[in-house]
Amino acid sequence: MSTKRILTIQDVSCYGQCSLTVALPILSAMGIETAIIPSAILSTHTGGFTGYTFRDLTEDLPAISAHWKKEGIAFDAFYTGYIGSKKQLDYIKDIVSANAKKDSLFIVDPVMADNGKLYYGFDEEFAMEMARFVKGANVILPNLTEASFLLKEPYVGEDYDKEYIEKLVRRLSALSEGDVVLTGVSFSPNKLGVAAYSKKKDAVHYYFEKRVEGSFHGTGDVYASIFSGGLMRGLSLEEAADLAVDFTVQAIAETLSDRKEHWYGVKFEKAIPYLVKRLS
Ligand code: PXL
Repeated sequence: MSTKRILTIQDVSCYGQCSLTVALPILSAMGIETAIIPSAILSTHTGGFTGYTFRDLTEDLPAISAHWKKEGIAFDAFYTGYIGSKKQLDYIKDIVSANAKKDSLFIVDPVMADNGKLYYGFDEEFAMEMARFVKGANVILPNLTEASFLLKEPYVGEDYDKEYIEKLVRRLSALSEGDVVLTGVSFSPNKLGVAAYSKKKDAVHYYFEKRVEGSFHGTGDVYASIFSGGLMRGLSLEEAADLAVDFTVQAIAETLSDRKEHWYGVKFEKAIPYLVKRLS
């Protein structure tokens, strides 16, 4: 069987356990050949550090893609995360058409916000560009905050019910014309999980785990990486969504005893043996 090949485009936060430093080891551990394009290079992520460096790599993207095209390099899937500029969104669309195979998957984690707020460096105009960018994606993985920015509607916090979520995922699916995995969904105080909407089935699948109080940086990237690898290994939307919840919970559990020192990310490395066991 030929190895599946994915291209993931997101930043390198040199320190801080997120984006490419999470996606690359996870996808590799899942047996997926993983190529990368760094969208930007930062000394750390922007969630809690101050004074970080930021080198935008937007103008490197077209040349990388053109070289690959000349070499005949194409991908079975594309997975995008934190994107460094609006212009990059156009370039990435070009890469997805220039370096695709016939049925390549396009998975978009619209990384830009959490807990009701945009991350530093993003604005509503970027969110609107992202809403256009997701069109044609097979799966998008917004959290509830990103969903509200994509749809240009107020963030409701945890003040929602099942009916709201089921409308929300269908409206998000209308933007992308594909499936949706909405993360950070909760209908009871001690449970947290995801809602996976299959467009083909027009059905919402839920999966919850026991909630751990507080928020953990980088878990969105851990989640989307496992999910993308799962799909590439032939799991269904629902199976991949569930596996990604289970792994993320394991990674959080590995971090809990050292949370004060290790505030900037989760110890996903320690959960990799669990992942390999689950997959074998
Ligand atoms: O985990 C998302 C993420 C990725 N990359 C950078 C970030 C963040 C979230 O804050 O700052 C640079």
